[in-house]
Amino acid sequence: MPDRKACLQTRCACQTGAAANQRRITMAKDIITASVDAVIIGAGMSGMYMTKRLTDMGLKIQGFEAGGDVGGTWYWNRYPGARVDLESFDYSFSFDNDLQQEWNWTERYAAQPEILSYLSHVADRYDLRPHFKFNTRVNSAKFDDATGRWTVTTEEGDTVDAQFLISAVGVLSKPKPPEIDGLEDFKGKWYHTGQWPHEPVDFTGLRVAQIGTGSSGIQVTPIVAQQASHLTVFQRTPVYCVPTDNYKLTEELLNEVKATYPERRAISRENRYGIPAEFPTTKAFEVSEEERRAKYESAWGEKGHLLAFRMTYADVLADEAANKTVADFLAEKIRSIVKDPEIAERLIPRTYPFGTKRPCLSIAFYEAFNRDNVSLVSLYETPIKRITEKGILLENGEEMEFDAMIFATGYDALTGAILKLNVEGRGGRKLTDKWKDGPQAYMGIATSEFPNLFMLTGPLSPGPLNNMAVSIEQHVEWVADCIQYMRDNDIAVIEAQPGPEREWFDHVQELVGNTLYLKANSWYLGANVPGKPRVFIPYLGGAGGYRAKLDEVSENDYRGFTKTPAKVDA
Ligand code: NA7
Repeated sequence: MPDRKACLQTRCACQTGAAANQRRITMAKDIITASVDAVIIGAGMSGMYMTKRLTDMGLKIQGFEAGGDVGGTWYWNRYPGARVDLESFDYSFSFDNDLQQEWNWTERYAAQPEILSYLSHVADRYDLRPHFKFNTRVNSAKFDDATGRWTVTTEEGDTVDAQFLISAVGVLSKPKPPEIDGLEDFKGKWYHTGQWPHEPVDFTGLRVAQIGTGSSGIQVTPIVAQQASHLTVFQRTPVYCVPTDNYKLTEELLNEVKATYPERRAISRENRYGIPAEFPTTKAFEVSEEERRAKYESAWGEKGHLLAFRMTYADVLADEAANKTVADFLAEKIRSIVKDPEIAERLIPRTYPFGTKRPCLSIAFYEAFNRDNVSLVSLYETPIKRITEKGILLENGEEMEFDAMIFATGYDALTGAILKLNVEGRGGRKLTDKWKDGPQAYMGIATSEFPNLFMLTGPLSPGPLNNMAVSIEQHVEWVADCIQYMRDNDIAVIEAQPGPEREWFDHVQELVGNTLYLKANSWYLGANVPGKPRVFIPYLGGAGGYRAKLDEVSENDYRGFTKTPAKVDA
């Protein structure tokens, strides 16, 4: 068995100790000591595209990736039911028309294996893998004031010196342990959705506990329910789920999408959420109740998608009464699906406005509770005391026995993975110290005292509030242009200035103050991680609004950055 405590720290959950040792032996032959233009950390979508852009510009890159291959989120999240929650063709790269024309998505909402093979295809097509060292975790990055360069080291013993340090570690990539005492006593098997084994896990005939009902948990439930002899779902905060009308993509539909890619992409770049749709200008109470209802039915129905309810009326996330019309509609839908009225009431969110915690796209999550072999425990009513050898002991003294447990308990989102890199900037300044009260990042992409560090989809950028594919392409292209500008103008070091950085932070907080987002204990606010500072992290100005602001910075000679010229030889 793997070292369970270590797994949650090291992401090696699914590897046996022997395999991990073998890996180390293989790696030992292969230690890298090098000097390059840029170190890129992470081979998910952002790291892959960044590598392509910079190598196209002739830069020498060293990439490091903790996983065994490319894919990032889609490499790790192999849990049953894992699926994208935006339409596949919109959640894809747009930078190369040949790529988007040649790839044939098979489902409206692709499952994890299909997305991973798409990313593998991208890696092959642009020959990206040779730039990365896989199974290798970065454990420190230090900036040298004298040379203006970064030294990056890994757990494997590599040491690389680079002008640029680019974090492509993703926004939801540091799994959050369950924070329940006694896990080490449990004799059965347990899994975290964010570090699922590579080989399929069969729950047939087992008594399974599932803890957590966020986007991952609600995808797991209906699938595991079909295998387990009994599935008990432990729910802390109920979520709003919108049903998925998933279907196979016909050739005709695919051809239509391919023919309209230029328009779809152009609209997505300007849309608030990075998708090809128009954001409404009408407010909820500017129309009749009947009209509102018809709109909600259509958002729920076959054309519905994850963002549909957030885009029904302009004020859904800003006005409590408008928001309640959506919440009431969804509560009614839950009651109409779930046959047991007590279970239905437990599944209805009541403690936060709709949309202020990320709503989920589900295939038959609510329907699963109509099965005889699925039960729901509300942790509000019946908290867990601890995990035992046999299962879960509740505060009320009841001990429930299980053969396996699934933790769908989420992530130390948005900042967790970057902070884990042990980054030290000017004068040995630690990023963990600088951000102890919350992240500070100019435009959500750079941070003062940490020159030549770029954070792709970093904290205080729109990141996960948008279609991530759109956010990633925007950041990668901006960083590549910035590096080109530095080369063209003989600039060796670029660094965000503290004043503009503070103004950006204030602007991010000002925008959230005009919304209902602060009324939820969400991971957007760091509220899911005990002890994490409560600061709203994503930028709410929308994909288009953010793009305009970031472009303004580059169009004005990288306003808000200090630029240090390269030393001229005497
Ligand atoms: P989420 O959305 O953070 O969901 C985690 C779930 O686990 C959520 O229901 C949490 O309840 C619950 N949770 C977390 N810690 C505990 C403990 N200690 N005890 C009981 N329940 C707990 O993560 P996901 O992986 O589902 O989704 C992450 C994102 O990936 C998603 O938003 C998409 O962007 C893709 P809580 O709500 O905190 O009360």
